[in-house]
Amino acid sequence: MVTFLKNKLRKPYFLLKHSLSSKPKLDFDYETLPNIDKDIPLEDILKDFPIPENLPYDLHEKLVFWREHGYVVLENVLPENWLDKFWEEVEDTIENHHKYDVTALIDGSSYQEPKALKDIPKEKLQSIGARINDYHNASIGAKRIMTNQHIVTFLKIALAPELTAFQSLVFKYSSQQPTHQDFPWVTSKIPSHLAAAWIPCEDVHPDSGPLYYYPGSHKLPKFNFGRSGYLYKNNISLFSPLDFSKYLDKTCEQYGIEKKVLLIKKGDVLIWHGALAHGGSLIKNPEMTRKSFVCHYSSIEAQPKHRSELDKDVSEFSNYNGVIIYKDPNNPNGENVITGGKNWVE
Ligand SMILES: O=C(O)CCC(=O)C(=O)O
Ligand SMILES: [Fe+2]
Repeated sequence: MVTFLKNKLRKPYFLLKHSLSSKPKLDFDYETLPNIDKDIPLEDILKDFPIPENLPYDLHEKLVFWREHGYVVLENVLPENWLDKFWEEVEDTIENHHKYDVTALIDGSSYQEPKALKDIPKEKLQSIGARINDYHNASIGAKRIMTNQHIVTFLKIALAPELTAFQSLVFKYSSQQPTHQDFPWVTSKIPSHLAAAWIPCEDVHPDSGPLYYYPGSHKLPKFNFGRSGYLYKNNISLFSPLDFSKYLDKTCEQYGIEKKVLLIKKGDVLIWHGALAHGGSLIKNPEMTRKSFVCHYSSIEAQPKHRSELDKDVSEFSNYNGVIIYKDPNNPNGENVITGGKNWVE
């Protein structure tokens, strides 16, 4: 009888022991952090960095702000005519969606997973909740915007000297996305090597559902998704994106961090740390667009290849302003088919 009980209890005992003893990793490895997030004086970090003469902002001042708050706004760095032309391309792509090998995602509908643009009705693509994925694969102009020289100068110090730009999103309306940080989803070999840019293609109106963010939230303790630590893994994580969002809103409140709303102008750009908590405000006036282009950046060290080619030795890429952009191996015919941006001049 005793032996029978012992055998029966063995498995649950080991499971319990395992769950109690395995402490999931709940923060980035210090050693892998970008230098700016380490305890290194800024003067040392900037020592050998050549500051371009035409830089329209004070790099030192922006970096001090970034360390403290986890974001910066760079004013007036993108030519407005590029943004107008970019948006004309986006509208034309939607209008002629059957011609393009691009994918899009529509929230809260049967289009939950990214689908080919061709297969989504135009009205859906033009509606609230729609986002076009990785538009930069198709558009040379989008590639040029996401690798704008002044954005790149900042990221070379704030993130890594060797950069890759990837995962872009085009939004016509606010995403109305609950609070989140990007690093649990936008993953690479080194989760702390992540930053993003939010590029408005029109001045942001307060009623259009502006982006919001919690200054300094990049330093908060990380959320434990359960079984997957601080990264989110579909079908493995015990907690949902909504649990994550509640945790972030509550923790920011506990730390006395006030939500800020982003009301920037066309030509400006917000750059945020991969761990800054942010989201899309609810739309107050559904007539109001909030045309924007979002892109993510990582280091070559963290992303030495395209993220769907990890088993390959190398990935094909192009180089814009020194930034590597991997070609999408899943859609070679869709690469650079929108060529107008080649000839854009400031
Ligand atoms: O623009 C928005 O509303 C949210 C965008 C965002 O959070 C993202 O793309 O990571
Ligand atoms: Fe985000």
